[in-house]
Parts: sequence; structure tokens; C-alpha cells
Amino acid sequence: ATIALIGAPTDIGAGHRGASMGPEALRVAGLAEALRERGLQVIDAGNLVGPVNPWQPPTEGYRHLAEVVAWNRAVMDAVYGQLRQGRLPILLGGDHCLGVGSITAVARHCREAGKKLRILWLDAHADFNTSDVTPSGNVHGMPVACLCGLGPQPLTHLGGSAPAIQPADIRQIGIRSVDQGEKRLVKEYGLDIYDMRYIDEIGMKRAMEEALEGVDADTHVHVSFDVDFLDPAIAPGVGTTVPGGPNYREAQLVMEMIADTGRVGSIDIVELNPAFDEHNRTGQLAVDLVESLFGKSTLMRD
Ligand code: DIR
Ligand code: MN
Ligand code: MN
Ligand code: MN
Repeated sequence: ATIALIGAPTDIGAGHRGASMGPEALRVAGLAEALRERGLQVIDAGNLVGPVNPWQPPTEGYRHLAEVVAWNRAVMDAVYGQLRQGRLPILLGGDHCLGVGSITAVARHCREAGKKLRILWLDAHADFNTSDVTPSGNVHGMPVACLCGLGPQPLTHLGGSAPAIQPADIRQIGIRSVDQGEKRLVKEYGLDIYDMRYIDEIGMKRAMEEALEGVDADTHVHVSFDVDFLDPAIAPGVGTTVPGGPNYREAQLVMEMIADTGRVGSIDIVELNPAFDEHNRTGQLAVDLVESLFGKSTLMRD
């Protein structure tokens, strides 16, 4: 399928300014060219437009909820529009609150196409906070809860009905920072989490085999890649670094094993923050890893 790049230049759900520069940093790092180099067709659909970041404190547990909803509507419509044309959308974030719009669109597409959905949520964080338990009010810490039907009505019902997905549709990989109340909710909803302790103990290969179990010819795989998934030693260009993430080889293995399924149908690249980066090093790493997601392999036997 033709790949469609969709820029969403906003940091509306984040706790630091700068993720709004993510789409341009990924373009400057050569994302489109790298994918074309792999023989893929790529169109750049340009950037979506949405409200400016008013940079206000939270009200009733949410920062900028109205603006977050507006951005997510734009993302949902754009992602759905590309999927309907048979394209493979790559959302260039922007912060991770945009996962609500992106995945609501993907879930609708899967329902209409009669496909099973498997979401691979690569992140240091579980992103399962609610207005009651959030330590920050930042909606980028809430998208998974919203998608599972837990959150403010305009986000849980972005696609018309709720929930957009079931907890069983999602596998979270690389998790190492979950807030106290969030931990309780994650257990209550039964999320399948491959946290760093688990990965340390059984290894990334086996963890990924488990996370990909059941993916078959009828499955649409969505990869929601929060760049803070990566260890900060290799990926400093994010707003919220958490030590102890996957190293370069582990991250490559994750991407290569996902590519091996041949079922990737949509991607988010979010939370890249050039204001914290060193000469776009993290942007270049993200491009390198997305190449692997499309089959660029370090294997000698292929
Ligand atoms: C934290 C940070 N759990 C919060 N979340 C982040 O504010 O809800 N998610 N950074 O990517
Ligand atoms: Mn996230
Ligand atoms: Mn994160
Ligand atoms: Mn499991």
C-alpha cells in the first residue's frame, strides 16, 4: 500500500512544549526518502491544522481538553480518510494524546473491513490515567484509557460510540513508569503489559513473540510508537525521559519482529521533541527504526 504521512504539529496534550516540532524533525531526518529507498510509495499529506496551545493549567483534571478534542477530530478524519483510500497512514506527532483520534479511526476501519485489530503500544508509560488519578492533567497520559471507554465523553465517543477498542486489542511494551492510581486501573481493565522487568527477565525476543501471538492474515497491526519508549541514552529528544528503556539492538529487534508479521497497517510516531534533542539525533533514530518496521533487516539470511 502507498504510505501517507500525516503531520499533526501540536503539543496540546503534553507537559512540555516542543512536540509540535516533531513532524518537521521527522521530515528533516529523511523519513519519506528512507521509505522510498525501500521501494515503497510515499505521499506526504502535509500538516493538519488545529488550535494553538494556550498553555493553561488543568481545569477539572484536564489541560486544554477542548483543544485536545479539536486536534483529535482532525487526526481521526485524516487517518480514516487515508485508510479508506487503501493507504497506510503514518501519523507524525505531536504528542501521544493524538493516539485517541488515530486509533479510533483505525478501529472503525477494522470493523468495516472485518479485520481483527492488534495495537502495539511502544512506550515508557501506560497512558491509562483519568482526570481523577492524573498527577499532571496532561491528556497525553490518558489516551489508552480514553480508547477503552474511560475518560471525558468527547474523547471516549470521538468515533460516535464507546469504547473504540477493547483492552484485549492492545499490548504495551517497554513500560516502566506507571502512576499509582493508574496502576490500579490498568489491573482492573486487564491490560497486557510487557514491562521492562518482564523484558529483562525473559528477553525481548520472547516478549515480542508473546505480544504478537495470534496476529494472522486477518489482523491489522497498528504500531503506536511513543519515542520515550527508547532508553534516554539513545533517545534524549523527548519531553519525559525514563531511564531503563530498550537499547538500540532491543528496539531494532522489536521493529524487525513486527515487520516479520507483514501485517502493519498504520503507525503513530509521537512525542519526538526537537527542543530536547541533540542535532536531531533522536529524529534520525526514529527514522532508522521505522525503516526496520518496513522490513529493513540486519539479518544475513534474508
Ligand atoms: C504521566 C506522564 N504518566 C502523566 N505520561 C507520559 O502525566 O500522566 N506519557 N509522559 O507519555
Ligand atoms: Mn505515550
Ligand atoms: Mn511515554
Ligand atoms: Mn501475555
